[in-house]
Amino acid sequence: MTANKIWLDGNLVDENEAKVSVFDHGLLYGDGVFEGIRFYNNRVFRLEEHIHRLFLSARAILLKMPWTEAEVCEATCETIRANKLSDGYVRLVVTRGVGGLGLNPYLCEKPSMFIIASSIQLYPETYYTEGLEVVTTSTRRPAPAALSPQVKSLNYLNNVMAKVEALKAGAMEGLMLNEQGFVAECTGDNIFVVKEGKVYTPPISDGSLDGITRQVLIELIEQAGLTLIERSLTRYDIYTCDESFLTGTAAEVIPMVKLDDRLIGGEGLPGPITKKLIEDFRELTRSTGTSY
Ligand code: PXG
Repeated sequence: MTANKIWLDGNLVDENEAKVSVFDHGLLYGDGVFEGIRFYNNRVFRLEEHIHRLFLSARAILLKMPWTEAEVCEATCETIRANKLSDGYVRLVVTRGVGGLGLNPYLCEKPSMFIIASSIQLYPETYYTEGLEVVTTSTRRPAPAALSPQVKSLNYLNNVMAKVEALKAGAMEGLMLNEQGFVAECTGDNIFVVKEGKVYTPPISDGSLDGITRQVLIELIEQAGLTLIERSLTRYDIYTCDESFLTGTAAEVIPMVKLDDRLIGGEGLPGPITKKLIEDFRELTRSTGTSY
């Protein structure tokens, strides 16, 4: 990872000068929100949607953003420009700011924001052509009565622990269920399955993040004339499907070919609909987005 110029509270500073306080509640309590955004071919993909989601996450945790959505969009573009990058990844982090020891967020002075633009470590290309192995984790998605799974908060330990479970089992990703045992999503990706030509994905209310890549795929599926059905899924639906793929800003669209030792589609190979949607997604990311 190389990151030269970091946007920090309104200034572009060198990486080694971009520091936050040990009294920042983002660090002390995970009190803050974040976004991960991609840019391709000198354009930021779905910039406004990501910034809007950042503001919704902030609103949900009573964090008053001292910038407008337009200002944050511009700061994002400015950071990419300053690093002279044409393809890569932007991480925006908003913290509650510096406060005392103690949970009370009202004692924090003001929120802090930093923006990192960098090249991203992609999964090796073979994962896109051959697919990923996934295992179901025992770590569940938090129930909606806990912090809503829609908030992209700085508290990702649940997902980190699920990822650890997957890695320890020799898989790259972990499937997370909700408290009722229905499929929610993977640790940083939404999930889709294809069965008898129809495409299925769990509704957001089953505990997944309302992924922006998920929404893009729903659009691509409809444009391809395929039927998209949002309904609750169990692991049985995945074990017995014809094809499956994961979507996320970091992973993009990636085939899932094995779940808990069951070969997807019986053969464990990326299927034709998945391959077409990967192509359509790549075409869209290359040709659309906000120029900076
Ligand atoms: N589920 C969860 C829990 C996520 O955190 C997604 C699904 C996919 O959403 P998008 O909007 O990206 O399609 C996410 C996204 C990272 C990283 O560095 C994580 C995400 C996005 C980008 C980078 O691990 N999470």
